[in-house]
Amino acid sequence: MYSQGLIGADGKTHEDEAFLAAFQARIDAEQKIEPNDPMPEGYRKTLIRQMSQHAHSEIIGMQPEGNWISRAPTLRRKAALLAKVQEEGGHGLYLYSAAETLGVSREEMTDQLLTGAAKYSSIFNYPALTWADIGAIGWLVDGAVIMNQNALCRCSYGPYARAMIRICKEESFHQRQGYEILITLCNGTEQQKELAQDALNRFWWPSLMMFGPSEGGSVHSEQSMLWKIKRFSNDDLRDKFINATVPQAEFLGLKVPDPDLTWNEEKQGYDHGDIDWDEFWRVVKGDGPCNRERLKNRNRVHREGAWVREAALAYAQKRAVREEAARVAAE
Ligand code: FAQ
Repeated sequence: MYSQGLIGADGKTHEDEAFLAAFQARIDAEQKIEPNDPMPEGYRKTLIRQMSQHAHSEIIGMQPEGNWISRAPTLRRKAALLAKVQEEGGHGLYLYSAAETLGVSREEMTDQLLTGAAKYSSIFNYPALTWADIGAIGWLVDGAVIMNQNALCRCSYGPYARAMIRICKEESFHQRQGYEILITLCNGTEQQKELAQDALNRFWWPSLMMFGPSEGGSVHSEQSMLWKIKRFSNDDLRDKFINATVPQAEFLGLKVPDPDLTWNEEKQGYDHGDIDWDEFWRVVKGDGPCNRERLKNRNRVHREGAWVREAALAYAQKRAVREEAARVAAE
């Protein structure tokens, strides 16, 4: 089902050594690569793969929280959640536009998502069962996103790096609104605190999986780090996230569901228990709790939105004809 695979990510493409060395020298000198610059085919394809997967994640990521907009407990919470979900959709649109600068069309990317040929982040295949899950998604999922995406603000490809600057600012608001939901629940009744603990129990491990496979399983990391698309390994970012998040859980009075989590004085960071990579790959390959539902919904809303796309296209065509007529008349 998922077959994007190794699309030239090894850099072993038709370019000659001198071209690849000159390109690497630009990267090493921290020059940004822009859409019209010469670039190895592997670099272009790696970016299309990562940026389109990223855009799809933002779009599919609207579903678990979107489901709670009508059930948010107060008007204030509803307004904040509505804004958040809308912003995630906006991030998807910037990222599709940024990916288009590499020569792939929005239609191709959309088609890959709708047919299940493209990946999106594993995390969105887990359900949001309670209101506390909305807090946990903001706190943990957006928290993981910020850790990963702050580094992407320094990505070597200009349009991706620039898109990430605004996206990170908005994700930072999202993280705080999630944490604030949990602060409220943890200061509430015993039952509310239990809901918060249950949400942490279910979202902790899937949030750690968001950073991607460890050393051996991360087939793209080495080349992507050489090209400075990625600045850190998946494991390094995961460790940074754990170090930042454990004290936040302690502040809430919640227990991180990892009996092996221990402070390592030497490395000044936490050691964590084993991640269930079988579960990760099952979810990535389409067999998570909500994969089918997410894709089915996305296909349904795409079909239902056909009239909007047709109307926008008809309007653009009419406007172009009017503008052309006005231009001819003015000559
Ligand atoms: N889920 O060699 P690596 C968001 C795949 S945005 C599914 O390490 P890479 C906003 C990977 O694609 C969240 N698949 O790959 C929001 C590759 O398969 P392929 C998304 C995964 O690319 C918040 C294979 O495993 N963020 O959440 C996952 O170097 C709240 C081998 O892996 C981004 O996309 C996974 N978790 O590193 C919205 C950030 N991890 O393509 C709503 C940009 C790995 O060969 C609510 N992306 N795979 O078939 C990245 O930084 C990187 O692509 C990584 C993976 C770090 C995700």
